[in-house]
Amino acid sequence: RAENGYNLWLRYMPIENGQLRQAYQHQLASIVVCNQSPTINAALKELINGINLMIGKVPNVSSITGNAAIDFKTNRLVLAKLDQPAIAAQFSTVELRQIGQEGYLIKTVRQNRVPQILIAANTDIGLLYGSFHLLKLMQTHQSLQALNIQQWPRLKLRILDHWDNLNGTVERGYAGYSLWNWQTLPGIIQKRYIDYARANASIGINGAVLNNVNASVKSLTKEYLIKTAALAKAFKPYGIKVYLTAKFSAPKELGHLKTADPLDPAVIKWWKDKVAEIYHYIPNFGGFLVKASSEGQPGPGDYGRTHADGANMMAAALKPYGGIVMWRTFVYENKKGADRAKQGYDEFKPLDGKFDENVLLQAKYGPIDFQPREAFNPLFGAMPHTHMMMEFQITQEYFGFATHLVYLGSLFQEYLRKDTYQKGPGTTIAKVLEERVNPGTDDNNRLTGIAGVANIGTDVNWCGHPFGQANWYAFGRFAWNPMASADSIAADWLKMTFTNDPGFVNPIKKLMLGSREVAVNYMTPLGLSHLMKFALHYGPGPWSKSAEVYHHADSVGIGLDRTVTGSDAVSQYAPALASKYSNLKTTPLNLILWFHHIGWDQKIATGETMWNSLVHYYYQGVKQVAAMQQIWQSMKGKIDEDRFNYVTQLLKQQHLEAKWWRNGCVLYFQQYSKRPLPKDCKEPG
Ligand code: GCW
Repeated sequence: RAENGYNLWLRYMPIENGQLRQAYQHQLASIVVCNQSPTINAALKELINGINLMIGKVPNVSSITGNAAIDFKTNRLVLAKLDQPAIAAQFSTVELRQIGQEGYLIKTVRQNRVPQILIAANTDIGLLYGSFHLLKLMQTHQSLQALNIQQWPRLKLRILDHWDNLNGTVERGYAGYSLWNWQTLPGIIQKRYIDYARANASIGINGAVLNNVNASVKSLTKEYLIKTAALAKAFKPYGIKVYLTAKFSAPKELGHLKTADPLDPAVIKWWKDKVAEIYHYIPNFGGFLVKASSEGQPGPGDYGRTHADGANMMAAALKPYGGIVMWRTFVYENKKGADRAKQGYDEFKPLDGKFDENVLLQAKYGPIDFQPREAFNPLFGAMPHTHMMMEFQITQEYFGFATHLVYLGSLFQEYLRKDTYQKGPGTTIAKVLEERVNPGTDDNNRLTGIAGVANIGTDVNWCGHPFGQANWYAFGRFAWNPMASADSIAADWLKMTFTNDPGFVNPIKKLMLGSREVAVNYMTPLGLSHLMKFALHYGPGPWSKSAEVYHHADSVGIGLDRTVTGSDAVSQYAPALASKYSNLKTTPLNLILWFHHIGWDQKIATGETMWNSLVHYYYQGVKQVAAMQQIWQSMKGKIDEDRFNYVTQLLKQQHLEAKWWRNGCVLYFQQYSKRPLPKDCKEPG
């Protein structure tokens, strides 16, 4: 059948295995829910639709209100909250404590020897998440016979950042236009908004920043607040809160004040009133995301104030309503000779402990900018008195847009598991993110989070590249559990999105897991960064003036000296790492050019000279894309023709562009190295 990718990983394909189908039919013949609410109704709708599509049978549904007892004898699947003693009695106290406000328990229980599946939670949203989990088990063909599942999110804020402009374009978006149709809002709630919310809820995403961090003040006007309110209302049953970016100069631009100085009483009052207005229209508003004093955006720096002054002023306005501020640490100046990698840390580290309790600092995974590989951002672990959240980029700004197949699950995993050593070995970034800054606070008040810059647009398949969907999916799963595995997430996604056939899932999972390193190889191997074409960031551009500051290639060698003889960025890391990175021999091979300037003829850990190694990585990357093409070709017939053919074309294009990258970079660097290509690297362009 034709498949255009619209249904993402929620395809609910018919289960062809007769035995499994029969077992499911029996196990899910009826559903009972206790009490109703928009969220419970969404769960029920999803279950009924999913079960029907997968096993061809609509379950009988009944609901119980108040304290009426559940008829365990006749019902197979029970969705109930744990405030019912009979339900809570099925679980241990540890289980009940763990799951908090968004978690859930799924358990097979026996009443009169008849097995029932119980989905239980403290909240309605927990029940919705649990329902999606049950559906996932079916989508991945797992037995429902003896379930005993405890799930809860390790991070509280799991947010998509949309860089959507109000005119419908998306900054760094490669999948069409913005999903939000401002012109027809608030009157028209497109089905697509609901499907967006379903997809997010299915992976536990619980927030969306609707507009670009390069913000327009218009989004804070009454006209737009009313439109935003309609979206917020539509998303609410799915547990998704809406946030907006706040342009720091809004008091001047909208309020006609003379200043936006965060310490000016009129400015303070303006934000207070604005926030009151926002909550009047959007009672469950989440808060602000702010890009300030960065890349030309206005900010507290314009008035000689600190980031803490700016963030705390907004936070004070939001606090009475439970709102938060996510303040970005992405700041740098293109000062001659300055190492951009150091600037975020230099500016924010001294402010540790100065931010109010409803402020989080949102830091990119690396100190520069969403590169295929960077050292990790040294701010993680270095701000023990500040709520820190991670910012990943799901949209592939530096990864070949929506043309290249790059599974980012591997990247998310790499950074989340990085050891910062800040509290000794084992202080992973995942731990830093999960840790409560105030250990005494209860689950409701802990402020932890992660954000991903969305890769979603109006393309029929949402993400442009069919495999781009995997990055949205993986982001949600890692947000739920930062120690999740990229491998099993890829497997789940493939099964739900394409087929459970192991002849497809195993080889393509392997292809996905290797794909990020392949892109690193043909774009920026060995710790190089920012060689993309200036401003556009598509294709190679190591020759641009802006790239030179990142690769430092000269007649002697290549790479940036970030040790004490250079910019000394190494000293921003914990001592154990600083000394590791200071020594070429102990620097991870994949970061050597990030930390060192290395002579062309110097032997590196590959066993070859710097120059030959560099060239070999570029050639290797191209070969690997050819291998990906071959593997994909051998999948013909295993999945629908539409997506098979589309990915075939995309991989062909990726192969061409990998060569473009290889040839551009190798030829460019050869001007400096003045060395011949290794003998096995003579393949013509
Ligand atoms: O990655 C860079 C992008 C800009 C972006 C900026 C940021 C929204 O090239 O387009 O602006 O980062 O993260 O603020």
